[in-house]
Amino acid sequence: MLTIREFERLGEREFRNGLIRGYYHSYAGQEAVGVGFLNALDLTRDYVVDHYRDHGHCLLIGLDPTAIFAELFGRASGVSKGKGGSMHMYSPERHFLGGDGIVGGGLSVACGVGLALKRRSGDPICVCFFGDGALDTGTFHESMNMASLWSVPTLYVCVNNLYSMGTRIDEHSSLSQLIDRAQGYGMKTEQVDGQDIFATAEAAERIFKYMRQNKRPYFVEALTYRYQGHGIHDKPLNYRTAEEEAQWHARDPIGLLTAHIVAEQIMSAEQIEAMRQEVVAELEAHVERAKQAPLPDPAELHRDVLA
Ligand SMILES: Cc1ncc(C[n+]2csc(CCOP(=O)(O)OP(=O)(O)O)c2C)c(N)n1
Ligand SMILES: [Mg+2]
Repeated sequence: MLTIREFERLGEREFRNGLIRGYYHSYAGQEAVGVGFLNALDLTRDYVVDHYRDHGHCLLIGLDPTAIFAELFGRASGVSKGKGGSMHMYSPERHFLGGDGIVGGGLSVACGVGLALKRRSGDPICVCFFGDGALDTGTFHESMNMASLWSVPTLYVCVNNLYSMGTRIDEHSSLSQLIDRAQGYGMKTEQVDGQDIFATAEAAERIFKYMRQNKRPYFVEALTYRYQGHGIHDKPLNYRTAEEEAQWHARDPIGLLTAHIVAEQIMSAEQIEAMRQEVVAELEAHVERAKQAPLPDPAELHRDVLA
């Protein structure tokens, strides 16, 4: 969780320095969702389908941070050869089928992946991450319907961070509990505290076991909060209050785990701070290496482009 938090801090810095162009969506605040669910996956057989808030997930599936930064900097050695950028990280080797700039774009892909995996041996599963805003797309309903009808082992993780860009959940969703919107498709659903790493880790292990045994889809609503604006340019205080932000920071996922580790005398606060500084030093070295990486050859411009 610390690595993700600090990665995003450095990424934002380099965005402001002009080294990163286009969009940058930070995962800061939502770390316990990704860590809980991706840590329990087995990427020798399982697959991940993501949306554009994907840097943290790329770190968790084991992609080289230098290659992730290089992608953000548009370099040839980036995970998508420097042609995808922040929203379109991709790694078939690590069973990571993107990063997608289209809201709801991954939902039907994850249904198809689940259908393919159901025919493979070893009980593989697919996990699909998307935001609360994706529930307002038509493909959400099409995907839930087919996933349930075909009984595919796909976990749909709806990351409810209360906002779809600058639009609050109660201004874009007819029901306040998002699990209620998935229940009509006859799949199991549950809410999980996305600030609590123990809650997400427990849910992931239990749900994956159920899916592997029963070959059924599942819908999770992870309740969390994004600390930054929708993207770096966005000013969240125009549409949300400082009080609300403070409430969520008081239940910061890293803060909660730190308090637990200190209370249980597993590590001291000083040791955790030293660990954070070590993480920052390592990430700075990755930033430097990525800065040295060459830009793509101009001949790459039309290669791998589907038109
Ligand atoms: C089909 C489609 N409609 C609209 C957009 C513009 N758009 C980009 S992100 C976004 C908000 C999505 O919010 P949410 O799904 O809650 O994800 P979050 O950013 O909170 O992680 C919108 C409307 C888009 N990219 N694709
Ligand atoms: Mg959202």
